[in-house]
Amino acid sequence: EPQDIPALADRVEQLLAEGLATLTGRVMIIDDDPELLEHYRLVLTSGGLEVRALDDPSRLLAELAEFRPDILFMDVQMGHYQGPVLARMLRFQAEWVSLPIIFFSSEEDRDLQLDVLARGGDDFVTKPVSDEFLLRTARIRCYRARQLGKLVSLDSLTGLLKHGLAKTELNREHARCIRSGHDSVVAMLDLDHFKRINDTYGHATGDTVIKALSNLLRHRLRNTDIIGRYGGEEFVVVLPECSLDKAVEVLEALSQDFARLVFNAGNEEFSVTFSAGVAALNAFASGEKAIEAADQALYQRKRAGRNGVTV
Ligand code: GH3
Ligand code: MG
Ligand code: MG
Ligand code: MG
Repeated sequence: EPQDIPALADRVEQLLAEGLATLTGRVMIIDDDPELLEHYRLVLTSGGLEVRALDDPSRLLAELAEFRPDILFMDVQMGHYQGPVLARMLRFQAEWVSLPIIFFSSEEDRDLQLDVLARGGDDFVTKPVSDEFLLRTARIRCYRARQLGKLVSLDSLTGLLKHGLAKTELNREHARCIRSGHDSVVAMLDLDHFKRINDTYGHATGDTVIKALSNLLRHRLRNTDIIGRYGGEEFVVVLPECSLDKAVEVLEALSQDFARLVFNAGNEEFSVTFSAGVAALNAFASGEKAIEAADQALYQRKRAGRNGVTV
């Protein structure tokens, strides 16, 4: 439906306000002034953000790796350490290339500000910074960082989780299994004779098939299930709090429904099947072990004639 721009803008404002209100961002602050640091920490914590405050620049990399913030506030001058030099160093680390870095600077010095930007800083707030300004800047920056993070973690063809995030979510579910003692299931799915589909009908038609299976998985599995595109025509599914029997039942039903879909390429019609292997994920089987076991089961299913599910 066509919408006028003011209505659309209102909707965006509303979404933004909702997003900011429910935001749980992670902020790291590094400053060599302990009193100031504690003040920033209180302001941001009382605003509902998770904060890691650091006064020792030599610990920056270790703390980043452990805390994994959405954004970083950094002082310009910290004893022997120059903030802009640290920013430059972070930009050479693949993991921190896109971490938003916002500098505190007391100076009105334009040259310094340019230097900060040139070395990989994203922005700065001028000291003294009001509590309100600090909190709002932090919230908005965290929100943007998370939006972007979501975009880069989703596969563009299917909208499913990419390999890396799927694994992260799998490991999180494993941690939940340990904590609460429940069993979950990991499944690996792989399209059957997919090379043949590409060779016969072309790559674009192949893509349509990949999207169709993705949509089927998304619509038929629960909201809490984790669905990732593990590789080209391979998918990983995590079913939290689920027995192997139940998982087989669910996936069997999905495989039968998928096999019934009719695809068109020019004047021709064709169908595709997938094979799946499932394995238990629980306190005894780590994410990695469960993936390996599901892969083994998938391999068995391929050898046993494809189109279906094997434990
Ligand atoms: P099997 O039943 O044993 O799995 O046979 P297969 O032909 O599906 O297995 P194989 O893994 O050898 O081939 C997978 C093919 O999937 C090869 C590759 O060209 C194709 N493929 C991978 N990613 C994509 C994609 O994004 N789009 C399309 N159209 N094809 C893809
Ligand atoms: Mg300082
Ligand atoms: Mg494959
Ligand atoms: Mg295949």
